[in-house]
This record gives sequence, structure tokens and C-alpha cells, in this order.
Amino acid sequence: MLYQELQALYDLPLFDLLKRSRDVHDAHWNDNEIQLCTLLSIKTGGCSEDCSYCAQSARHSSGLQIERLMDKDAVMERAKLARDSGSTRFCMGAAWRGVRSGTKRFEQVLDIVRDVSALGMEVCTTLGELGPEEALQLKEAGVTAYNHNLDTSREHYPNIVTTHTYDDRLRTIRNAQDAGMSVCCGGILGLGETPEDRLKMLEVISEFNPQPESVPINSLMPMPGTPLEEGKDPVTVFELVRMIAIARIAVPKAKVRLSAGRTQLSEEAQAMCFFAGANSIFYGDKLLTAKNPSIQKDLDLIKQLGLSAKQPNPNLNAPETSCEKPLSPCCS
Ligand code: SAM
Ligand code: DTB
Ligand code: SF4
Repeated sequence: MLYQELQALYDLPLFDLLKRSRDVHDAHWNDNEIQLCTLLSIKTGGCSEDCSYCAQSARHSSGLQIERLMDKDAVMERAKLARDSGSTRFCMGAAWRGVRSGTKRFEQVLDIVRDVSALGMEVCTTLGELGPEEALQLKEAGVTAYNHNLDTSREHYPNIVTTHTYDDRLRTIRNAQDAGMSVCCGGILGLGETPEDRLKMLEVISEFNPQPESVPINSLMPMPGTPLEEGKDPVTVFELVRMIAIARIAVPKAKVRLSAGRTQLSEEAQAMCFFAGANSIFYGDKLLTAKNPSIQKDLDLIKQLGLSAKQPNPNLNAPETSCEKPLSPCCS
């Protein structure tokens, strides 16, 4: 979707925007379902990158306990618990710059993915940078979606991260798509960006070919010891709702995931986000390192709103690439 179109949506009175996003939502998602996704940090902290929001960067003093790659049995135990608590998607995150084919740790991850994918949940991984070969190997092992966020606009990105570039991010996304994985790509609100930056990020994301399968919208959780520990201007609920509504319209077939930061949101605010078009959440009391609402709280909220938890879909296929639209900059 073009920047001007996104800007026009952004400029609408909130209720007019909500009416538009709700119509788009109903046209594509006639089910009142919320997807429940469980996150697990399979390798925590000690990351070489300098993302200024992240507690896992070795360049900040967050005091986070570094943990080596978990062994397969421990991951399987957590994955089974996730499935038994109603999650239909299991997302494994690792604090790495990226992975390389042929290394012991990547072989270990592939081995974990093979077993987790037999449990009947969608399997998402977020391991940092991927080349074409690594992407193919993950796809073959059973990964259904690869999470790699753009986080903000191209212009604001260097203010947030200096150890890799926006183009590096786009290249990994291209590699994941070329390998046949669905892509999960979104961002963080509250990094000191302008509304223009947020819309520019959504412009890039909505122009992916194919569009991402899911779009996580995180609100900054200020982590002690990081450059953003004091937070920037906090994002208001209405700004968050606006971005969710615009994401729903710009990427109509994607799951729009109300992601990090829900502990700071009231139930009423979350309800508004669901009305605006969010239809997925991270579920379980921990994200990667930060807190998330409890399972019981989320189940109660879903029930109170007359929504229901999405049922398993182990046969998720990546959307077909059609090259009618202009390719994202990383395709050239
Ligand atoms: N290392 C991989 C990478 O950078 O893609 C995967 C893990 S990284 C923690 C995944 C995403 O979590 C980031 O892109 C960012 O959107 C989100 N995230 C990390 N720390 C956050 C924080 N303090 N508040 C909100 N979102 C955060
Ligand atoms: C995403 O967009 N948000 C998740 C997931 N993808 C990997 C991670 C949120 C991390 C929040 C901070 C933490 O737990 O350290
Ligand atoms: Fe490392 Fe990912 Fe955190 Fe950046 S966001 S420091 S790449 S774990």
C-alpha cells in the first residue's frame, strides 16, 4: 500500500478508521478467533548485535543471565506444555546475529525443529540473519514461518541498530520467502519514531511479495540496562489502536499480532485492539525474557469478549509468490 494511502488512513477520525478496518477484518476473518502463540527463548542473551531496545544484546548491561542453546528434550517439554495449554503456534527465538549452515548449533536447531514440527503446531523460528541455504534447511526441517521484524522505518533504523542494516533484514526476509516459508514481520512502537516512520514501515511490509503471513505489533518494553531503559514518548493506546487498524487494512490476510507490551495495557485497551483487527497474541506468562499476561487472564479476556481461541492448523502453507507487483528492494 502506498505511503499516501496509509497517511490518508492515519488522518481519519479514529472511529472512521475503525469502521474501515473492521469491514476489512470481517471480509477476511469471519471467525472471531484469536490465535494463541507461545514463545520460547531457546538461546538467551550474549547477542553480538546492538539493538537498543533489547535486553539480550551483549553490548548492554541488562544483567540478564546468558543461557546456552537449550537441549532438545527441554524444548520438547515446553512445546508440549504449550500445545496442551491451547497454543497453535510455537515460536522459538535465539539471541544470535544469524545462523550458518553446517555449524553444530544450526544442526542442533534443525534437529529441534524436526521434532517440534511433529507436534501439530505451526512452527516459527526467529534466529536472526538467514542465507538462502539456511532458509531452505529450516523449511525442510518443518519451520512454517520465519519471524524477522523490520522494527521501524529505514530512516530511523540506524538510530536503533548499528551492527546490521535495514537491507540485511530485507535480504533475510527474501531468503525466507524464496525457501517457501511464510514470513512474520512487524515492528516496535515507542522507539522514538514519528508517526511517519511507523507508516513507512507498514508501507515496506505491505509491499512484500507475497505479503507477510503475520504482522507482530510490539510496544517497547523498556528493559533495564538498555539505551532505551527510560523509554521514549510512550505510545498511547489510541496510537497503538490506529496502527493495528492500519496494519489490518494494509495486510488484510495477515494475522495481526498484538505482541510485546500487553502487560501495560488494560483489558479495555486490548479489546479495542482486537476490534481494530488484531487476531493473534503471544500467550503464556513470558515472552522471550520479559513478562506477558498469565494464561488464565488471557483465556478470561477472550471469553468475556465472546471470542474463541483458534484451533490447530498443522498444514499451514506459505502463500504463493506472484510477481505481478513490484518486488521489495531486496529482490533486485
Ligand atoms: N535475534 C532475532 C532478531 O533480531 O530477529 C530474534 C529475536 S528479537 C528479540 C525479536 C523481536 O523482538 C525484535 O525484532 C523486536 O521487535 C522484539 N523485541 C525485542 N525486545 C523488545 C522490547 N524490549 N520491547 C518490545 N519488543 C521487543
Ligand atoms: C515479536 O515481534 N515479538 C516477540 C517475537 N516476535 C519473537 C518477541 C518480543 C520480545 C519482548 C522482549 C523480551 O521478551 O525480551
Ligand atoms: Fe540480538 Fe535479536 Fe536482540 Fe538484536 S533483537 S540484540 S539481534 S536478540
